[in-house]
Amino acid sequence: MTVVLKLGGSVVTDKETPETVDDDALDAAVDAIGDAALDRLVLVHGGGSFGHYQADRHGVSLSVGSHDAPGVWAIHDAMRRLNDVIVERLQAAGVPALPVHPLSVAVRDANADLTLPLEPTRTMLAEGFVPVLHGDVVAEAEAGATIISGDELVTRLATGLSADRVGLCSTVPGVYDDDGAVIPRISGFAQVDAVLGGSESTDVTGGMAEKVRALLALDSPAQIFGPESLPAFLAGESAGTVVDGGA
Ligand code: IP8
Repeated sequence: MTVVLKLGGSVVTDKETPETVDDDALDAAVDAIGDAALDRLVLVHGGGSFGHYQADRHGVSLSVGSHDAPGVWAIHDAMRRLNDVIVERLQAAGVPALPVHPLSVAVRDANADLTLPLEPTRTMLAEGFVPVLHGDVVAEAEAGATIISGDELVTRLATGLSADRVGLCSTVPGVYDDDGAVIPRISGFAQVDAVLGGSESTDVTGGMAEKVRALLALDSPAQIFGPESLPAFLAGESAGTVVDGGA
Protein backbone atom coordinates (compact mmCIF):
# COMPACT_ATOMS: atom_id res chain seq x y z
CA MET A 1 0.00 0.00 0.00
CA THR A 2 1.67 3.21 -1.19
CA VAL A 3 0.42 6.44 0.36
CA VAL A 4 1.29 9.93 -0.88
CA LEU A 5 0.62 12.65 1.68
CA LYS A 6 1.08 16.37 1.29
CA LEU A 7 1.44 18.58 4.33
CA GLY A 8 0.27 22.01 3.20
CA GLY A 9 2.77 24.82 3.73
CA SER A 10 0.15 26.79 5.65
CA VAL A 11 -0.32 23.84 7.98
CA VAL A 12 3.31 23.56 9.09
CA THR A 13 4.40 27.20 8.92
CA ASP A 14 3.13 30.46 10.38
CA LYS A 15 1.87 32.22 7.24
CA GLU A 16 1.95 35.65 8.93
CA THR A 17 5.67 35.63 9.73
CA PRO A 18 8.29 35.00 7.01
CA GLU A 19 10.24 31.79 7.40
CA THR A 20 8.62 30.66 10.62
CA VAL A 21 7.73 27.05 11.39
CA ASP A 22 4.47 26.43 13.27
CA ASP A 23 6.12 24.16 15.81
CA ASP A 24 2.95 22.87 17.45
CA ALA A 25 1.28 22.06 14.14
CA LEU A 26 4.40 20.39 12.75
CA ASP A 27 4.92 18.37 15.93
CA ALA A 28 1.30 17.18 15.84
CA ALA A 29 1.66 16.10 12.20
CA VAL A 30 5.00 14.40 12.87
CA ASP A 31 3.53 12.53 15.87
CA ALA A 32 0.60 11.32 13.77
CA ILE A 33 2.96 10.12 11.01
CA GLY A 34 5.25 8.45 13.57
CA ASP A 35 2.33 6.68 15.29
CA ALA A 36 0.92 5.43 11.97
CA ALA A 37 4.31 3.91 10.97
CA LEU A 38 3.14 3.27 7.39
CA ASP A 39 5.22 0.98 5.22
CA ARG A 40 5.35 2.88 1.95
CA LEU A 41 4.77 6.56 2.64
CA VAL A 42 5.91 9.46 0.45
CA LEU A 43 5.64 12.92 1.95
CA VAL A 44 5.47 16.24 0.13
CA HIS A 45 5.32 19.62 1.78
CA GLY A 46 4.41 23.04 0.50
CA GLY A 47 6.11 26.37 0.95
CA GLY A 48 3.99 28.35 3.41
CA SER A 49 5.88 31.35 4.77
CA PHE A 50 9.20 29.95 3.46
CA GLY A 51 8.91 29.41 -0.31
CA HIS A 52 6.01 31.73 -1.09
CA TYR A 53 7.64 34.63 0.72
CA GLN A 54 10.89 34.21 -1.21
CA ALA A 55 9.13 33.52 -4.52
CA ASP A 56 7.19 36.77 -4.11
CA ARG A 57 10.34 38.67 -3.24
CA HIS A 58 12.15 37.46 -6.33
CA GLY A 59 9.21 37.61 -8.73
CA VAL A 60 9.21 33.92 -9.64
CA SER A 61 6.00 31.91 -10.10
CA LEU A 62 4.67 28.84 -11.89
CA SER A 63 4.56 30.81 -15.13
CA VAL A 64 7.17 33.55 -14.64
CA GLY A 65 10.74 32.28 -14.67
CA SER A 66 14.00 33.88 -13.63
CA HIS A 67 17.64 33.67 -14.65
CA ASP A 68 18.77 35.38 -11.46
CA ALA A 69 20.76 32.64 -9.73
CA PRO A 70 20.86 34.32 -6.28
CA GLY A 71 17.07 34.81 -6.40
CA VAL A 72 16.41 31.24 -7.52
CA TRP A 73 18.81 30.00 -4.86
CA ALA A 74 17.06 32.07 -2.15
CA ILE A 75 13.75 30.33 -2.97
CA HIS A 76 15.32 26.87 -3.06
CA ASP A 77 17.34 27.56 0.07
CA ALA A 78 14.23 28.61 2.01
CA MET A 79 12.45 25.42 0.91
CA ARG A 80 15.49 23.31 1.72
CA ARG A 81 15.72 24.80 5.20
CA LEU A 82 12.03 24.04 5.82
CA ASN A 83 12.64 20.53 4.47
CA ASP A 84 15.61 20.14 6.84
CA VAL A 85 13.41 20.98 9.82
CA ILE A 86 10.68 18.56 8.72
CA VAL A 87 13.09 15.70 7.99
CA GLU A 88 14.90 16.24 11.30
CA ARG A 89 11.65 16.26 13.30
CA LEU A 90 10.45 13.13 11.51
CA GLN A 91 13.71 11.33 12.22
CA ALA A 92 13.56 12.40 15.87
CA ALA A 93 10.11 10.74 16.00
CA GLY A 94 11.55 7.52 14.58
CA VAL A 95 10.35 8.03 10.99
CA PRO A 96 13.12 7.05 8.50
CA ALA A 97 12.72 10.28 6.49
CA LEU A 98 15.16 11.40 3.80
CA PRO A 99 14.97 14.49 1.55
CA VAL A 100 14.40 14.55 -2.20
CA HIS A 101 15.03 18.04 -3.61
CA PRO A 102 13.14 18.56 -6.89
CA LEU A 103 15.62 21.22 -8.13
CA SER A 104 18.27 18.52 -8.37
CA VAL A 105 16.17 15.96 -10.24
CA ALA A 106 13.28 17.64 -12.09
CA VAL A 107 13.16 19.82 -15.21
CA ARG A 108 10.59 21.51 -17.44
CA ASP A 109 10.90 21.70 -21.21
CA ALA A 110 10.12 24.78 -23.34
CA ASN A 111 6.39 23.91 -23.16
CA ALA A 112 6.66 23.86 -19.37
CA ASP A 113 6.04 20.10 -19.35
CA LEU A 114 7.60 18.54 -16.30
CA THR A 115 9.95 15.57 -16.16
CA LEU A 116 10.28 14.25 -12.62
CA PRO A 117 12.55 11.19 -12.42
CA LEU A 118 11.07 8.92 -9.76
CA GLU A 119 13.99 6.52 -9.28
CA PRO A 120 15.37 8.25 -6.16
CA THR A 121 11.93 8.19 -4.52
CA ARG A 122 11.14 4.64 -5.68
CA THR A 123 14.45 3.25 -4.44
CA MET A 124 14.15 5.03 -1.10
CA LEU A 125 10.69 3.52 -0.66
CA ALA A 126 11.93 0.05 -1.54
CA GLU A 127 14.69 0.43 1.03
CA GLY A 128 12.25 1.37 3.79
CA PHE A 129 12.84 5.13 3.82
CA VAL A 130 10.21 7.83 3.78
CA PRO A 131 11.11 10.26 0.96
CA VAL A 132 10.20 13.87 1.72
CA LEU A 133 9.81 16.08 -1.37
CA HIS A 134 8.83 19.74 -1.40
CA GLY A 135 7.59 22.56 -3.59
CA ASP A 136 10.69 24.08 -5.15
CA VAL A 137 12.21 25.88 -8.12
CA VAL A 138 13.14 23.81 -11.19
CA ALA A 139 15.13 24.67 -14.30
CA GLU A 140 12.84 25.37 -17.26
CA ALA A 141 14.03 25.56 -20.87
CA GLU A 142 13.87 29.13 -22.21
CA ALA A 143 12.57 30.50 -18.87
CA GLY A 144 15.45 30.01 -16.43
CA ALA A 145 13.78 28.57 -13.36
CA THR A 146 10.12 28.43 -12.33
CA ILE A 147 8.19 27.23 -9.30
CA ILE A 148 6.98 23.68 -8.92
CA SER A 149 4.17 23.36 -6.40
CA GLY A 150 3.75 20.57 -3.92
CA ASP A 151 0.39 19.75 -5.52
CA GLU A 152 2.03 19.11 -8.89
CA LEU A 153 4.52 16.80 -7.21
CA VAL A 154 1.68 14.94 -5.47
CA THR A 155 -0.12 14.16 -8.73
CA ARG A 156 3.12 13.09 -10.44
CA LEU A 157 4.08 10.85 -7.54
CA ALA A 158 0.58 9.38 -7.23
CA THR A 159 0.50 8.44 -10.90
CA GLY A 160 4.14 7.39 -11.25
CA LEU A 161 4.16 5.26 -8.10
CA SER A 162 0.60 3.92 -8.60
CA ALA A 163 -0.34 5.21 -5.17
CA ASP A 164 -3.21 3.49 -3.38
CA ARG A 165 -4.20 6.58 -1.40
CA VAL A 166 -3.47 10.29 -1.70
CA GLY A 167 -4.01 12.86 1.02
CA LEU A 168 -3.78 16.65 1.02
CA CYS A 169 -3.60 17.92 4.58
CA SER A 170 -4.69 21.51 4.33
CA THR A 171 -5.75 24.28 6.73
CA VAL A 172 -9.42 23.67 5.96
CA PRO A 173 -11.31 20.48 6.92
CA GLY A 174 -12.29 19.75 3.31
CA VAL A 175 -13.99 21.36 0.34
CA TYR A 176 -16.85 23.56 1.49
CA ASP A 177 -20.26 23.79 -0.14
CA ASP A 178 -22.18 27.08 -0.43
CA ASP A 179 -23.39 26.78 3.14
CA GLY A 180 -19.92 26.25 4.57
CA ALA A 181 -20.42 22.52 5.17
CA VAL A 182 -17.71 20.04 4.11
CA ILE A 183 -18.67 18.11 0.97
CA PRO A 184 -18.10 14.42 1.83
CA ARG A 185 -17.42 13.17 -1.73
CA ILE A 186 -16.70 14.75 -5.11
CA SER A 187 -16.88 12.48 -8.12
CA GLY A 188 -16.93 15.06 -10.92
CA PHE A 189 -16.04 18.73 -11.29
CA ALA A 190 -19.58 19.66 -12.37
CA GLN A 191 -20.65 18.89 -8.82
CA VAL A 192 -18.53 21.75 -7.42
CA ASP A 193 -18.14 24.07 -10.39
CA ALA A 194 -20.61 26.60 -9.00
CA VAL A 195 -18.97 26.58 -5.56
CA LEU A 196 -15.32 26.63 -6.58
CA GLY A 197 -15.76 28.87 -9.61
CA GLY A 198 -13.79 28.89 -12.81
CA SER A 199 -10.73 30.78 -13.95
CA GLU A 200 -12.13 34.10 -12.68
CA SER A 201 -12.02 33.02 -9.08
CA THR A 202 -9.65 34.39 -6.47
CA ASP A 203 -6.30 32.73 -5.73
CA VAL A 204 -7.63 30.85 -2.76
CA THR A 205 -10.69 29.32 -4.41
CA GLY A 206 -8.74 28.94 -7.64
CA GLY A 207 -6.21 26.96 -5.62
CA MET A 208 -8.90 24.61 -4.35
CA ALA A 209 -10.45 24.29 -7.82
CA GLU A 210 -7.05 23.31 -9.23
CA LYS A 211 -6.49 20.79 -6.45
CA VAL A 212 -9.89 19.17 -7.06
CA ARG A 213 -9.40 19.05 -10.84
CA ALA A 214 -5.95 17.45 -10.48
CA LEU A 215 -7.17 14.92 -7.93
CA LEU A 216 -10.18 13.97 -10.04
CA ALA A 217 -7.82 12.99 -12.86
CA LEU A 218 -5.94 10.48 -10.69
CA ASP A 219 -6.50 6.73 -10.67
CA SER A 220 -6.19 6.71 -6.90
CA PRO A 221 -8.88 8.07 -4.58
CA ALA A 222 -7.73 11.22 -2.83
CA GLN A 223 -8.80 13.14 0.23
CA ILE A 224 -8.59 16.78 1.26
CA PHE A 225 -8.75 17.26 5.00
CA GLY A 226 -7.58 19.41 7.90
CA PRO A 227 -4.82 18.62 10.41
CA GLU A 228 -7.31 17.25 12.94
CA SER A 229 -8.14 14.44 10.50
CA LEU A 230 -4.55 13.45 9.72
CA PRO A 231 -4.55 10.48 12.17
CA ALA A 232 -7.81 9.23 10.60
CA PHE A 233 -6.40 9.50 7.07
CA LEU A 234 -3.24 7.67 8.10
CA ALA A 235 -5.38 4.95 9.72
CA GLY A 236 -7.06 4.35 6.35
CA GLU A 237 -10.33 6.07 7.22
CA SER A 238 -12.28 8.58 5.15
CA ALA A 239 -11.39 12.10 6.19
CA GLY A 240 -12.60 15.48 4.96
CA THR A 241 -13.62 15.44 1.31
CA VAL A 242 -13.00 12.30 -0.74
CA VAL A 243 -12.20 13.19 -4.36
CA ASP A 244 -12.72 10.19 -6.58
CA GLY A 245 -13.12 10.74 -10.28
CA GLY A 246 -13.05 6.99 -10.92
CA ALA A 247 -10.48 7.64 -13.68
O1 IP8 B 1 3.09 25.60 -1.30
C1 IP8 B 1 5.30 26.18 -3.47
O2 IP8 B 1 4.72 24.96 -3.09
P1 IP8 B 1 3.19 24.93 -2.64
C2 IP8 B 1 6.81 26.16 -3.33
O3 IP8 B 1 2.82 23.50 -2.60
C3 IP8 B 1 7.46 27.47 -3.54
O4 IP8 B 1 2.40 25.70 -3.68
C4 IP8 B 1 8.88 27.42 -3.77
C5 IP8 B 1 6.85 28.62 -3.50
